[in-house]
Amino acid sequence: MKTFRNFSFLCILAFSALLVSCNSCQSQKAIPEPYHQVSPDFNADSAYSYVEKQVGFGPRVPMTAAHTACGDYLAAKLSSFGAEVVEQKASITHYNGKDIAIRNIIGSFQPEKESRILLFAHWDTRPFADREKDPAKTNQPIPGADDGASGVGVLLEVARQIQQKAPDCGIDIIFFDLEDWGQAEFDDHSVPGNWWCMGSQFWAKEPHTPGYKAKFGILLDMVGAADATFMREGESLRYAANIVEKVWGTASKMGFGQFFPRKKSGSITDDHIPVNQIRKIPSIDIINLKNDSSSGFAAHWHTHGDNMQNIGKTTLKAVGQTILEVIYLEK
Ligand code: AHN
Ligand code: ZN
Repeated sequence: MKTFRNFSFLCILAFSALLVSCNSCQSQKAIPEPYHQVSPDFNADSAYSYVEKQVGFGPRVPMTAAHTACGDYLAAKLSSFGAEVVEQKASITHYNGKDIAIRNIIGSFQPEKESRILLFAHWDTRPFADREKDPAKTNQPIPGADDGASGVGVLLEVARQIQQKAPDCGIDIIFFDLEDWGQAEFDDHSVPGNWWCMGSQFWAKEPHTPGYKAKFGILLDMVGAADATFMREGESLRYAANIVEKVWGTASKMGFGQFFPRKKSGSITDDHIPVNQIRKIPSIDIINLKNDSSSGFAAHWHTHGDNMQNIGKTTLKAVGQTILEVIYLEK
């Protein structure tokens, strides 16, 4: 009897709670419409596994066995997702006078389409850890989980989604080589020249298809950190303010505003620069920027701390879903 009375009391309580909540529904007229997503669901576990896989090869420093093995994996992965894959191989003379063999890996979806979007990230990793404090550690290459692998991992998952359901636009995904061999901070004499972004500089001058065009380009660089903040970067705003607006607007509508603050930052030398300046494709850089660090980047930047412990699935999801939504909305 006692349990029965308790039960009816609970029922009355639940019913009145329902009434109260219904009342408040009626009085609160402006309930924000939930955002209606048009893109397929980006799988962050899948993206994470692609980041982990790359890191597992070891540092992807050009002219090493790990670099070759990872490059083979990336090309095979893109083609398994239905992309037409082209590799650009070249030899580039670097600031140290040495020739470095580079390998840009390009995957094209619906190559016959005129209307195209370019997505890119660098896949090489820095041959030294010049932001380490201990001088004994600075000469060792970094794992590059965030700096390199994160952008590539997100784009591989984008490729997997595209295979399952094609967007209206053609998509080109480029994994650029030799982005991260800019002169070390411990180098005493600086050699004049543009030593960052050598793979993208090469492609911008000699694209895989002569006269290659795209409506716009999006670069993903260091998009994996759990606490990432993608500030609106200076050169992206200079060359492609409308694309910045499109991407940041989409992110905030989808509930990813914490990763995409409206804050502006200074200019970053990155792979979007040659794409904007030489290829003239309006392109933006989604890059984790910090205004409370001496470098302007995350604390693990160019250190051995750039490992899987810094990769957060929530960030990969925010970036990947935003990119997917932007491309599926485009005609
Ligand atoms: C400079 O440090 C001049 N640019 C940063 C580009 C970069 C390096 N992105 C990742 N690693
Ligand atoms: Zn770097």
